[in-house]
Amino acid sequence: MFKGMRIPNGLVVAVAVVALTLGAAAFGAAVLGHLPSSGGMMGGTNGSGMMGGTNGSGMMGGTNGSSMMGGAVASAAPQPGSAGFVPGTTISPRTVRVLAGPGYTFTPSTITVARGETVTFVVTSMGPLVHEFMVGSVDAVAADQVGTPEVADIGMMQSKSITYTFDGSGPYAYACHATGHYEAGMRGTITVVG
Ligand SMILES: [Cu+2]
Repeated sequence: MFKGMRIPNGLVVAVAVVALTLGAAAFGAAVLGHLPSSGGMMGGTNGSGMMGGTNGSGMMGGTNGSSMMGGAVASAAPQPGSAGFVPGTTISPRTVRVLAGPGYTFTPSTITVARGETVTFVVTSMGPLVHEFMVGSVDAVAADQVGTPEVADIGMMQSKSITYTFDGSGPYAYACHATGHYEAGMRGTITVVG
């Protein structure tokens, strides 16, 4: 669902209204005894319903869903280096969502920024592990250097944000330095363009 949060609110509301409307119809069908026992409107885990859950392919499909609100929509915003890209500023930072976990991974594992822009990273922990997100120069991040910007103690399904301006010489990276996580590969690279 987090991938879909860059869609204008209006569309989300519109989809919700449609879902509610169809939901009411489904309820009516259920009352009349015609609702199928599986693949229904609210299909859960592995379901193919409109609100398909963890592995669903529904309209509002979740973590692994191939849904209408999935990555294709979120990635429609022009990225750095592309025509129409709008770089973040200190007054209006660009939001980049990062998933920490499950396991010792960041998604995405590479992020492209425009030289000089200000980015707010919204980091969400997707599993039971508690993560950190440190961002800065490659050397400082690799060394877990004191004073390098970071947010810590990001618990399960919790989101924390950190804002960083890429106005230095770089190169840049991000990492989790919870015990053992960096060593397990929990890091990502930032490519600066422009
Ligand atoms: Cu971690």
